[in-house]
Amino acid sequence: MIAVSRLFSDDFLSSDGAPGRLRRELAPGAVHLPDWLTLEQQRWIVGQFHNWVAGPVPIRAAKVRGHEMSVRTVCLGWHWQPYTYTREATDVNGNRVLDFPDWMVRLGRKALVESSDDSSAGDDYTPDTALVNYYDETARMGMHQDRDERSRAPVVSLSIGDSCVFRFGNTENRNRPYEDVELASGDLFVFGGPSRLAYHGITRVHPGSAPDGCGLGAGRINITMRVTGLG
Ligand SMILES: O=C(O)CCC(=O)C(=O)O
Repeated sequence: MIAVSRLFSDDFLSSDGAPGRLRRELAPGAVHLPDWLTLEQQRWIVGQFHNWVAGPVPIRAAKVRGHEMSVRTVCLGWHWQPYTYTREATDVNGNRVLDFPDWMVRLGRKALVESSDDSSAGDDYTPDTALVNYYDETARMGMHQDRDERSRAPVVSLSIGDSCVFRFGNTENRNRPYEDVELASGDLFVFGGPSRLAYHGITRVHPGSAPDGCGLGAGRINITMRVTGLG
């Protein structure tokens, strides 16, 4: 049961007055835009995901200090492994990863414009890597910073499938202050500027919460686009 005060709070009313989720800036440069992708767009991206996992470098759980992550990842443009980017997946099968798609560059630019309301915000933004994560219902991601990129251009994050709890923290350490945000299928989250090095992680996935029509039967896909700053 939702408390009436919550039901009528500003951040719970969508523009048509129905209960919903609103765009919100959590910290300078960190913006959550719920329902940014349509179901049709989500389904199409899930179709691409199936191609990526069958690509030259299969999806895999990266090892951090010898331990496999519970999340599985396939990369585009540049391959990430702790704590470096290479063109070839030297920790998987040595193959070169798939090229970074042009449509994703355009989507990343659109994300910056729409998360900032600055029509030129995307002009200089050319993401060249995407980490595409798959979470089953037990997967988590510990608090970390995205700091293996030489560039401090914003990170653009898209979620599809089951919703999750995204913990967004401060730039100093993994501890409080942090805020837990529900990321649902179709949501966009951008963090750049003073929030670019904020610690963040996924504390849980809600199994069975994916909307009908998003294209993913189970689990959650997250795509983070980044600029590596590598030549
Ligand atoms: O799954 C998410 O929303 C966050 C992913 C993430 O933090 C990462 O790939 O570094």
